[in-house]
Amino acid sequence: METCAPLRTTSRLPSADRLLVIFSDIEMGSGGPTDDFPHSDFLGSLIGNYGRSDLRDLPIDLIFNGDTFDLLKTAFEGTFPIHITAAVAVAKLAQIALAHAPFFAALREFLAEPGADRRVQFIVGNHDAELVFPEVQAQLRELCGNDSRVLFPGFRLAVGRVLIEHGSQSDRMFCVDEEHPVVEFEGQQILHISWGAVALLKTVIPLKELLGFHDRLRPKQLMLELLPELQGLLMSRFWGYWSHDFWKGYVTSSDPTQEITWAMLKEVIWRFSVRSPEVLMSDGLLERMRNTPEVLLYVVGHQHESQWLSFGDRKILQSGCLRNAYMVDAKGETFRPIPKTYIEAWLRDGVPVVSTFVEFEGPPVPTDYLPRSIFDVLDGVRALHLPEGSVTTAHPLKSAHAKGAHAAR
Ligand SMILES: [Mn+2]
Repeated sequence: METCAPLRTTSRLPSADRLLVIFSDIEMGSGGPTDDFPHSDFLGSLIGNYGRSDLRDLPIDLIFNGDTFDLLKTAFEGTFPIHITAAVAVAKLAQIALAHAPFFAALREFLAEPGADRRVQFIVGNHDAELVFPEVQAQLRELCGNDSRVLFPGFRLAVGRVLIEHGSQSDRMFCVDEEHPVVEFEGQQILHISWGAVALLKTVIPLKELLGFHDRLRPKQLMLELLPELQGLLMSRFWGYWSHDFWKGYVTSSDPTQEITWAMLKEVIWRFSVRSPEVLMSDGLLERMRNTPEVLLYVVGHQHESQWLSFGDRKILQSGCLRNAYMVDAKGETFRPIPKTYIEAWLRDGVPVVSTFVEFEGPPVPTDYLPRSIFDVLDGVRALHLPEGSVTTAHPLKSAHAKGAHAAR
């Protein structure tokens, strides 16, 4: 396979006076096999394409529309704290920066072009809620060459008649209080993270070494059907958390990460009853599009699935993710990389005249990055699932694989 440099970007639209290039859900992590995007070289060269000479006189915004950095799944001193201070956030981002130097080098180069009207903007997502800390913003700006054109618009960005937001604020599990993104707890300022983030940090994120690859598989429902033991492990983790750990925290403390709302309870009950493993967004955005003639283009991400929705002269472009994801076949025997997408929007006087997806094939992954089979995980799952000292599995590894494959048929 040739290393595919993503050169197939749209040719310049002559009538446009501004270009927005919008990436969602890159989810670059702290390096190694658990990093969902070990491709900074590739992304750096993609960014470099927008520094090309025929675009030099065109104002360009590079917009990172949330979940750019997978700070949610980045450990701090070997653990995954739910009380995230600015110091914890800075330490986590430092690890990501170390693993993704070519990304920051490309941004510095992009901004360094003399006389070019360029900006780099980072919107907050649910994997990088830490971006609300001024300390993290200063750190990122420094990584991008200490340039004042590195901007942090918060949860959404309006450029002319385009509105860009990550999408997690429309997801009941991950939405946060925009007015109070940082709160005081026991004398410290901590990130006011969503209840969904707290639940993930307490249940499955600590298993990321084991389950990192499976988290990239689609469709999730099929993957869990192929691996009932994994489904059992996840359900028991979630159930243990919701039926016991959560309430313990709720009853005994004034911890702002343990707040409870009726919306949250309904969501938990609903997710348990339908056992839905996919990320969900309400259809509120469609309603907003119908009722807001001023906005002609909405750009969102978060769902990791690209989608184009129209209403007359208005539209929603939901971009797919850049992080690695794989489609598993019905038997769980093969998994193929899912193409990646991002968005270009060409504006004239603030009006989006042409907006479109750019789809591309991801680069090859390191050799230790992919398991031989999705069933390789079973031993590890069983080791975690069985209580200490209980009878170990009756099936040795090989027959376990066969059993899993058979069950799928
Ligand atoms: Mn997200």
